[in-house]
Amino acid sequence: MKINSAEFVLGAVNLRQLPKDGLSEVAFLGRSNVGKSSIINKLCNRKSLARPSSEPGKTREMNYYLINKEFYFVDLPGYGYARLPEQIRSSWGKLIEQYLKSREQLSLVLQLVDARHEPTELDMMMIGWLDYYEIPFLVALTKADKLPVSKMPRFVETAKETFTRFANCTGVLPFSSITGLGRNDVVKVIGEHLSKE
Ligand SMILES: Nc1nc2c(ncn2[C@@H]2O[C@H](COP(=O)(O)OP(=O)(O)O)[C@@H](O)[C@H]2O)c(=O)[nH]1
Ligand SMILES: [Mg+2]
Repeated sequence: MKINSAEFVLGAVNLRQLPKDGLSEVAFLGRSNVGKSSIINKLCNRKSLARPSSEPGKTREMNYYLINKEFYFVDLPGYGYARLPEQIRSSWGKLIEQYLKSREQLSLVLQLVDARHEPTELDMMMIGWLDYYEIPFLVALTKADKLPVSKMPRFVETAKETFTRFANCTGVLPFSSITGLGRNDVVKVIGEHLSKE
């Protein structure tokens, strides 16, 4: 698959506002600041399609991007921003869980985890949901350019051990929005996934 076109379509704050055209969706999930907007831009070869939020944790919207006029990338609101009031954190949780549980056109989730760190408790909770709702997910280890090259193989191996235990994990790939590492592999997995439907 090649990504030839990408356009912002809408930002939704509840499930009623989501597109009703039935097109397949690939959703990006991860804590705030993990690199969701950057990976979307890199995959689409665009500099500022997905705008980084001005304040971390402020984006409460599910942003929809139409790709190749055929399917959507969905930039889900980031989690784990500690300074948010409890009420907002719990409404965030409900929105995401409802989306994961009920969205039939959701084809694949890209779960983003910082390549340099152990997954957080919230990362593991998300992965638990994905597995429970039987949603296939690919783990992208972001900011891999910040890992010393000599450490990369071991970090990737450890991450594979952690994530491939889950039946619905389709793979683990290192990714860098700066060097483009993993970009073509991720596009390939997405393409293979969509063509299976
Ligand atoms: N070195 C490096 N920095 C990155 C990478 N991806 C994102 N960043 C930086 O991390 C910060 C958060 O990225 P952003 O895409 O806005 O994260 P989001 O909150 O998950 O959408 C920004 O300062 C990015 O420039 C990467 O692959 N390598
Ligand atoms: Mg973002």
